[in-house]
Amino acid sequence: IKERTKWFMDARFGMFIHWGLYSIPACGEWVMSQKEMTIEEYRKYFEQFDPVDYDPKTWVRLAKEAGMKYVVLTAKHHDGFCLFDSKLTDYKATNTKAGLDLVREFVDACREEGLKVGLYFSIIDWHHPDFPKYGDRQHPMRNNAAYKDEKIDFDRYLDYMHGQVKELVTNYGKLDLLWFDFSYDDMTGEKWKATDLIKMVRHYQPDVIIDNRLEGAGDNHGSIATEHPLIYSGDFASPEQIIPPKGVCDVNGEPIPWELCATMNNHWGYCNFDHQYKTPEMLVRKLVECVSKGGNMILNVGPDAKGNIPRESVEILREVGKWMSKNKES
Ligand code: JFZ
Repeated sequence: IKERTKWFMDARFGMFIHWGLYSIPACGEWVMSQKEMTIEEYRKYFEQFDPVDYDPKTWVRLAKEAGMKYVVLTAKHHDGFCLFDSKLTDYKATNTKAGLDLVREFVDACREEGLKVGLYFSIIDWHHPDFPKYGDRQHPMRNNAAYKDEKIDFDRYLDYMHGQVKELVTNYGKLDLLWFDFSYDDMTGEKWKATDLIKMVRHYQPDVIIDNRLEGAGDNHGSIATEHPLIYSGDFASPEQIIPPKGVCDVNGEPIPWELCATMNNHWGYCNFDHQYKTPEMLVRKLVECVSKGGNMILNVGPDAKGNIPRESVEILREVGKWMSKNKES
């Protein structure tokens, strides 16, 4: 086990926060793709964004109350909107009614409350002009013939994406975790120039731990589970929603760090009609199952457009917290 993953393996339980412009339409973070919205159509949420109740300390305190030891916030999701003050785009929280670098506030809150801090960063970007559109099976414009013969300069996108990661690893002090999301189809980190990317990250943040989604997703673990992990293999595997029956092992059967990411209902981003919440009992059992198989669980909340974690999620996390404190090691 790598030295830098020790805190993570010890922590076992974290909070995932999916929050961004998609909290306004309130039907999950994939809305732009699902409804095949153009950048112009989606921009109305950028104009509207006004998270008057944003107070990351209440989020972090809730995480703490639930017994969680780290928190990971979506600095940028697939829609390309940045919660942080990127110098490389205007499409950022600083230019909305929020008028603030929301990542800065979040990072400060985690440190003040003594929890480890992580940032999620989407390597997919539906806003950037040089990201492939037509024919890309996830892109909102995948079926829009206007983009069929569009010439893009993917290297320019990569410069942008690497540049933003550099901003995150240089402007916010020591980060504990970076959560990249995600590779699909060809499943190769080289497409993202991930060797250079991770060399740069490690230069500024030698101890940050990284997920495996620069070359994988779900139950495709990438090279982390092989005899020759690549530099961008990540420090932990990130199975999604379904607990691997025997945990996660490499080719020699040696256990490797992993983290189940799980939602409380059936969406990551805020969804105002999804009330299908798992019970606190179910979530505690999931956590215990992950831990018994050598893994972590990062449990998601999706704050609403004003910045409030849904009441159901708050209640559930408080119940989980009661179990956690009752069963704390003394
Ligand atoms: C990705 C995102 O698209 C999603 O919005 C959320 O952020 C989640 C945590 O990660 O979703 C995925 C990615 C990969 C798989 C499933 C969902 N997969 O390969 O099983």
